[in-house]
This record gives sequence, C-alpha cells and structure tokens, in this order.
Amino acid sequence: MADLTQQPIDYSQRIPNNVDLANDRALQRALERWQPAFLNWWDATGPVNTANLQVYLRTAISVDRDGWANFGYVRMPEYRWGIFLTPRDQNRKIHFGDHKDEPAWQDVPGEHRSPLRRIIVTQGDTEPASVEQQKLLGATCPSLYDLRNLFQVNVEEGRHLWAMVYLLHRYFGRDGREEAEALLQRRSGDPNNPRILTAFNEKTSHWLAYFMFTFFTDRDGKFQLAALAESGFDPLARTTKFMLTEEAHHMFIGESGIARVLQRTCEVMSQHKLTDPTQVRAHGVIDLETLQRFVNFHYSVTLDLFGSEISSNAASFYTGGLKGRYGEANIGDDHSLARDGYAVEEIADGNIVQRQTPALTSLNARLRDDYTREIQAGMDRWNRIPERFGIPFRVSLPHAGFHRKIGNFAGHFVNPEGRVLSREDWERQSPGWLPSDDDHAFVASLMGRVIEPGTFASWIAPPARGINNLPIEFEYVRFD
Ligand code: BYC
Repeated sequence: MADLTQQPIDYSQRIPNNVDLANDRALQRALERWQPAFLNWWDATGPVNTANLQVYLRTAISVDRDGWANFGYVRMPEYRWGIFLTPRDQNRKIHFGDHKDEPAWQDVPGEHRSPLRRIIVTQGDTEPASVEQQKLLGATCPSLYDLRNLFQVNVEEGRHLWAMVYLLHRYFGRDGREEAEALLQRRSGDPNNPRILTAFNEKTSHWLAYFMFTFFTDRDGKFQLAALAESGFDPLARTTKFMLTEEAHHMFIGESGIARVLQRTCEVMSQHKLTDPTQVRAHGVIDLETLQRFVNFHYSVTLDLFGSEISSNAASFYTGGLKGRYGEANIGDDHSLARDGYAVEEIADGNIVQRQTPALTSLNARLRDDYTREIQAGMDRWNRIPERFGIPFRVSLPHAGFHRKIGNFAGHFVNPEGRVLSREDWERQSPGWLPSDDDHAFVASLMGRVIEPGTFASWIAPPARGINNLPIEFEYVRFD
C-alpha cells in the first residue's frame, strides 16, 4: 500500500499551497517577490474590466479526487492563485525509459536539468499566453453563464502558470527565477517578444475562435500534461496531475460550446428550411460551412503543437524518463521502445505514404495520433446534432497534412482530403478551406454583450444545465 503524505491546502498564507512553503523561507520570499509581478501582469494583460466583478468561481480547497472544488462569488483580482500538487506516493517508480524501475526523482538529476527546464518553460509559457489571447472576450459574451466559464478558465490558466513557476523557483535556482520572470515578459502575438509556440500567438478575437481553441488547443494541453504526468521527475508529475483535473472543464466548454452553436444553426436551418449559407447567415446564426473552416484552422494549428513527427528531442525525453506516452502505465510493452516501430505519414514523390519509423523518434506523432482519436470522438458527438435535424452536413477533420507549418508536411500543400497540391492550386483553392477576413468579420458582427441572466445570444443555444447544479438563469456574474 502506497504511503500517501499530503499537506492540506493552507489558505491563511499569502500564497496558498500544499507544499509546506512556510518551511522554506528562501523559496517563499522568492515567490512572494514574483507574486506582485504576476498581479501586475494579470492587471495589464488579463481579462479587461473585471476588477469590480463578482464571479461565481470554483477554487481548489483540497487535492483529493472528490470535492477539491469550492464554489462561491469571488472578486476577480482577489482570486487565490496557489501551488497545489497531488499527494506524493513514497513508492513511486520511474516506469519507462533507461531509468525504468528506479525510484522517481524528488530533485532534478544534473544530466536532465536543461531539457527539463525547457519542457517546463514551454508548458508554462502557454498558460499566460492563452489568458492574453482571451483578454477582450468578456466584452462580447453571449451570456452570463459563458462569461463565468471564460473567467474560470482564465484564473485557472493563471494558476497553471503558478504551477510551472513553482517548479522553476524550487528546483532550478537562478536560471529558474530568470525563466519565471521571462514568462511574464513575453506576450502573445508580440513580434519582438512572442510566446514560444505558434498557436499561442494567434488571435482569439471572438467566441467561435474561443470555443474552437478550448476544444482543440486545450486538448493538446490535456495530452501534453498527461505525458508529463508520467515523468520520472516526481514534482512535475504531481503538479501536472492536478492541472489535469482543472483541464477537463476547459475542454467541456469547447465541446459543449460548439455543440450549442451547431444546435442553434440547425434549429434555424430546419425551421426555415435553409441550406444556402448566405441565407443561414441572414438569420443571424453561423453557417455550417464557416464552422468547418474554423475546424480546419484550429485543428491544423493545434497539430503543430505536437512538434515534428520525427523528433530526437522526444526520443531523449523518453529514454531519459522525463516525458512518457499518453497512458504509459496502461500500455502492455516493455516501456523502452528500443526495438519497436511506428507508422508515420510523410510525402514522397508528391504522394502521402506511410513509413515505418523507430517508435522512439516518432513519439510526437504517436501522441498526436492519440489526440486525434479523442478529437474525432468529440466530432462524432457534434455530428449527431445535424443528424437529429435531418441535415446531411457533417463536420469533418482535415487530413493531418493540411495547412501545417511544423514537421513532415511543412512546406507542402495538402488539401483537406489529403491530396498533395501544387503551390498554385493551393493558392487558388485554400481560401475556401480556411476562415477568411470576411468570415471573421461576419462572426464578429454577431457578437454582442448579453448579460441578462438566463438570456443567450441569437447564435448559440443555452447549455443543457448550469454550473454546480444551479439553474441556467443563475446570476453567475455580478456587476457591482
Ligand atoms: N511552434 O523536435 P521538435 C497547453 C520547435 S498546450 C514553434 O519537433 P519537440 C494549453 C522546437 O522548440 C500544451 N516552434 O519538437 C492549451 C524546436 O526548436 P529548436 C503545451 C516549435 O521538442 C490551451 C524545433 O521546433 N505543453 O498546455 O520534440 C491553453 C524542433 O522541435 C513548435 C507542451 O507543449 C511550435 N508549435 O516537441 C493553455 C509540453 N514545435 O530546439 C495551455 C512541453 C516545435 O530546434 N513541450 N517547435 O530551436 C514539449 O514537450 C515540446 O517542446 C513540444 C515540441 C512537444 C512542444
């Protein structure tokens, strides 16, 4: 039986935590110096005009599987960002790579210091980036329910930044502190000091993009965090495990958000017997063709977040015991991958072909394929909506090679069906596959600020139920 030691979350401290911060004065002081910089960053780049709002938010009160969340009204700047790790299992072993069966590390092994720091910084960088991307959305919320969910995501992404900053300060000395500062200095979309990964420099300028982002990109977060939750570096595994419990709600917002858009569009199409997208738009809802173009964009941009299909970085993260596979513990092999292969697609002589590659170097491709399976399942659920209305349209995923900037397909022109095109053909046809300025302008024109409790914008159906079993018309945000 594993011996689980756990500190309860201590909210009496300036930085709530369950890592016994009070007993490490130097670390506590360093983090207390970082805290005002974080709050300044939140003020400058977090959700606008929220200082006086009271939002019905959940806050972590325990890291137990059941009931970690406490719901109540919180003034946004008074949200208690803190440091929460799942309990330590004293007997935990590394279960893959060259260090398999050795006890999990409680400190950073010197040889793995630099790649670990890099993984933690890359992960940490995405969290504030997403808050920056979503900064203006509150001004055009389709309902109080949605506004509350947006702010819940924003504060939790802020907390995920804290999670990575704790690791940097606690385990990486001066370099870690410098990286923690740099995390507050880079800005999404800033050409002079951008966020690290491309998708986090794209704009999230309206709620359709936001729902797509939470469906597609937050789910990359889930898969990357799950791979890090396997890490031999135990503090990283424990902190990402707790982050995953928060991530589920973010992905729910995306999946249910798009489902509600589909529902509303299909209602209008069916009621007025419409198929022509121009007519659908004239009724103030988002036509299915536009929705498909946004799917094409967000899926392809998110696939780039998995890195190159073939990556020696990924191989050495695995053999080093730093980053595992999705569901590593449940995979029935020897967890070394030394002799295994994996089929990866690439382009040869103008065609997409499958090539057997070493399983170790194709770990990014494998994680991406695991991700795609889950995304496809979500889309199958979406497609039940037009089916119920007798509408033949089905949303579909473009081929993995479509519109890619990283990996085997970068520099090639692949259509959504997976056919390799010439540059000229791509330039002629691709405007029909990706959201145009006009699509963005149309979607933006539908956005307005709906803040009457229980009321929803015309382009989106209400959710099936409210938050924490409360009615849909509950006052989720108070404007005092
Ligand atoms: N953009 O060997 P490669 C989340 C660079 S989302 C720009 O293919 P590797 C969240 C790469 O740095 C999850 N550059 O890649 C969601 C390298 O550069 P150098 C975030 C890129 O290292 C929503 C070169 O290309 N977490 O949590 O195997 C809201 C070749 O790299 C990109 C993580 O990503 C790109 N997309 O894998 C909030 C986990 N991709 O060294 C939050 C931590 C690659 O040649 N990160 N490059 O200069 C990792 O595990 C790895 O860094 C990656 C890349 C999987 C991202």
